[in-house]
Amino acid sequence: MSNINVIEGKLDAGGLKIAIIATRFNDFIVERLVSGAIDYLSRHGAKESDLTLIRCPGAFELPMLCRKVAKNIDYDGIVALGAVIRGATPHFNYICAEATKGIAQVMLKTGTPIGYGLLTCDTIEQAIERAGSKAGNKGAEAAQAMLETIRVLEQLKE
Ligand code: INI
Repeated sequence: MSNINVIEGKLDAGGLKIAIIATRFNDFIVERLVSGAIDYLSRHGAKESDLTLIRCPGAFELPMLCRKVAKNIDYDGIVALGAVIRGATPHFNYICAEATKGIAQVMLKTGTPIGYGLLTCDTIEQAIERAGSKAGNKGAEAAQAMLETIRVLEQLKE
């Protein structure tokens, strides 16, 4: 193990321009994810002036806005944040599936790393737990995953 080559990303956000795209739907949860992402990036060297917050109506619109930002060479990465909470109808399943698939497609097609911070919860309690309480802050985790991916990609030649 000790002689193998290892490529891994440093968690250093210095000099990176990052867009945080956050839904207005369930904003009482999503604002906690936004705070978690900004806090994480700031504590890892990002300048506030290099962070841009873009408001998005709901999870269904996340892929479209991610796509637009990913095609803009000014941004090194995106943190996509939202919360879908199950209701009485199958609506939840359609929104979660399309948002998740869409974000993955944008990331693969454009090559821009996107941190996936979309909560898909059965209850409001589950969402609260993941937005800065019992189960951590998924906004911060999404920012970390995006940052690591950016830094690994930098080391992998085309
Ligand atoms: N959007 C969310 O981000 N979370 C939800 O829980 C949600 N629910 O439950 O309906 C939701 N719906 C709105 C959707 O994302 C679109 O914005 C809307 O359908 C307009 O296109």
